[in-house]
Amino acid sequence: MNRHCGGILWLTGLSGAGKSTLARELERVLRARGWQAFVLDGDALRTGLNADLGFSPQDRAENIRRSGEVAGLFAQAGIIAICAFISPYRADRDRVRAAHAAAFHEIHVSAPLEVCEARDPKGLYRRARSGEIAQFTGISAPYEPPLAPELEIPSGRWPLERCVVQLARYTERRFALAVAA
Ligand code: ADX
Repeated sequence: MNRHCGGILWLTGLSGAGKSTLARELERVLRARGWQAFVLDGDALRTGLNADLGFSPQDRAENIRRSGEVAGLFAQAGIIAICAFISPYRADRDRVRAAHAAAFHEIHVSAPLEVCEARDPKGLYRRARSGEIAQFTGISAPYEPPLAPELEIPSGRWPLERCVVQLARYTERRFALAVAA
């Protein structure tokens, strides 16, 4: 029906790397082409489905497990789930990959910590440095970059527009289906 298959685009990266913005822009571009796409965002899911979870390694693992399961359902429904989660632990991301092997595409939205901290769009790095926020990724909690992502988007070096074009091209190549007229 959609002329494309469903799947999971899993955007991982530091807070402030641009995951959510990139996810929303990609959603807009795909929808403009008549594709079915939906953004699942850490900040949004943490207000509802994952409202009981914090930022300990255990809670982050559960956050990623539940969100991965939801993304898997979207993929089964033929929709492209664009997921924006820091998802700092390799093991957590690998579990989502293992559970949804055929659908899962890991996209590293990579920007150096210095760039993310200088941007600090929500003022969280400043609060993490002052000790107001504990276990903050990049400051007082680890970020384990992917070792072999399907795609790396250097959002610290490229303007947003170039990042969107690159990701949209990748999505088109990997998800489009040839449909007989
Ligand atoms: S994840 O690590 O479990 O994947 P997720 O992507 O859902 O994180 O949520 C990250 C968002 O939570 C950040 O964009 C930020 O707004 C907020 N946040 C609050 N506390 C923290 C923290 N200690 N570490 C990282 N992000 C935090």
